[in-house]
Amino acid sequence: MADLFETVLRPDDRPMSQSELAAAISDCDVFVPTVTDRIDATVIANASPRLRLIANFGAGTDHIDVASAHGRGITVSNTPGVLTEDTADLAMALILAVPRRLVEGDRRLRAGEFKGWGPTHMLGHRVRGGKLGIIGMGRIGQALARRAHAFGLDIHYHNRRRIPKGIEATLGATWHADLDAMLGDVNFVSIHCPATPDTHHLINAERLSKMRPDSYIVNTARGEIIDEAALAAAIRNQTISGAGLDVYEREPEPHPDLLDLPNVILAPHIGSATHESRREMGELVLINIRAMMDHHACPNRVLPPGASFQVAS
Ligand code: 8YV
Repeated sequence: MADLFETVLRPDDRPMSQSELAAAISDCDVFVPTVTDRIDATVIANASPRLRLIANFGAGTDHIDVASAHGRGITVSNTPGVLTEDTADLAMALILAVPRRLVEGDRRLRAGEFKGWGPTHMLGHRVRGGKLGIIGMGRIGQALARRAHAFGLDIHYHNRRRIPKGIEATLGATWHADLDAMLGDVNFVSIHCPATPDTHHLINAERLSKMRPDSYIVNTARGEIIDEAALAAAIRNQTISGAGLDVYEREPEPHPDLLDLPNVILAPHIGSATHESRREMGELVLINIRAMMDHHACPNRVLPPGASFQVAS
């Protein structure tokens, strides 16, 4: 691709400011953003008339105003599929690690607090036999369901649409049209829906109050789906038992109230952070650019909203 394009590299390992984004997008045919780039209507209004493709390096496109891009005839593409299994692995790892207090134990051992095995030392809770409620049963939700089923969890899910009965049966998954009823019934909740206006603070103080006191919540999707201050309060008050988070409302800063809770694991947005996923994400970006150059439809074109995730009532 380097022989076909003049490539301008983004600044290393730091988010671009809105003015840097506007400047970058004003002079290119293709722009490759990451999740930290807020491609809003103002940035898009600044786009070069030559800009034909915003080829997102990632699956989620909530940071891109896709409707504005389409309004200017700019295609948006993403990288679905290739990061599914790694993200589901991380969600499963958090489901196992939080109730077994794995990270807390590591911290305590390094601090010299492990004085030897004892019958009641660092007791956690059993995962097998629990009930998992998956919010958003797309590719990653289903990949998590396969793993969780093997770990002996009973699988429940809430999704705007019920998945085909054959897939439901293979996964052993039960659909809940009513999110609140599901939240009150399960002791693990894992979030796998996109961030949209409909899912903003989907998990808020009211919903947390309906959850079981022995329940844990895992989020490898998007931070803004959970009201983080309400989550920290619910854990502190023992309304729920703990959380495993990989994404935050105001990345890269988790809500300060989460930082001193031992029963919370805070991962630094590493759902797709394997050499393999990132290489395959890069390959998909290139496939979409190639298609655009050859005047073919981009295989991973993202449609503007209209079919946004809705919470069934
Ligand atoms: C990526 C993600 O690391 O694909 C996504 O939507 O959240 C992450 O797994 C990120 O998007 C990179 O831009």
